[in-house]
Amino acid sequence: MLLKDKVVVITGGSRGIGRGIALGCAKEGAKVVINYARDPETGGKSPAQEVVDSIHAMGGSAVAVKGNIADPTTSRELIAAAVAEFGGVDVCVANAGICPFHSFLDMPPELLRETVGVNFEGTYFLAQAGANQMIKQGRGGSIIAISSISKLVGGEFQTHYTPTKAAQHSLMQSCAIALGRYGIRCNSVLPGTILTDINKEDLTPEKTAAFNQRVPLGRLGQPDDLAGSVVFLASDMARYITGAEILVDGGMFVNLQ
Ligand code: RM4
Repeated sequence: MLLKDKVVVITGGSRGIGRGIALGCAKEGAKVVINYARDPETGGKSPAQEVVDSIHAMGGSAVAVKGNIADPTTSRELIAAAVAEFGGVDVCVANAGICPFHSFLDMPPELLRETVGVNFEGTYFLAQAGANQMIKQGRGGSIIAISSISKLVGGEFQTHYTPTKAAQHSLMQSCAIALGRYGIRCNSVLPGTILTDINKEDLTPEKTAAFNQRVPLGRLGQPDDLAGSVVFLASDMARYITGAEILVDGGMFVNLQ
C-alpha cells in the first residue's frame, strides 16, 4: 500500500487518464478527491460518482467536487474539500486537460484561451493551492503534472495544445526550486497516445494503425497504464526525485526508424 493514508487530489478525475489514476491511487491506500467539470447531459449517475462508488466498493475513501479548473476558486475548493473530508492533502495531480483539435491559421482566440486556461492555468492554480496547504501542514508533499509526449513533439492541429504541455513541465521545474525547501516535490508524467474521449474522434482507423506501427510495445496506451508512474511519484519511493519527467508512451517518442 504505497499511498496508505495519503490524500490525493486529482483534477479531471471522472474519466480517462484521471479516472485511471484515481483508481490506481485508491488501490494503494490513498484517500481521493476527484474534480470534474460538468454533469452528464443525459442525467443519471455522473461519471464522477461512478468513480467514487468504485473506490468505496474496494473499501476506499473518495469524494467528488465539481468545478472548472480554469477558475482559480476551484483549486481552493478542492483543497478545502480535502482538508474537510480527510484532514489535509499530500498529493496534487494536475490531470484535467482539453485538446479540441483545430487548424492553426483559423484558430479562434477563444479556443486558444480556453485550452491555455484549462491545461496550463489549471495546473498552476492547483499547484499553488496545494502547495500553500502542504506548507501549512509541514510534512511536504508531491505535485504531479500530467503533461504529455506533446511536450516533446508537435501536432499540426495542436498548436494551442502542445505549448501548454511544455508549459506544465516548465512550471514543475520552477516549482521544484521554489518548493524544495518545504519538502514538496514537483514532477511530470508524459503520456503518449492514450485511448480516451479526448482523442476518440481524432483516432481514425488509419491514424490508429499508423500510431500502432510507431509504438515499439505494439499498442496505444490505456488510462490505467499511467497509474503506476503517478503512484510512484506520489509515494516515498520518489523521495529524492523533483523537477523530473517520466515518459509513459510505449516507446513512441524514440521510434524514428
Ligand atoms: C496527447 C497526444 C495524443 C493525442 C492527445 C489528444 O498529448 O498528442 O497523440 O491523441 O494528446
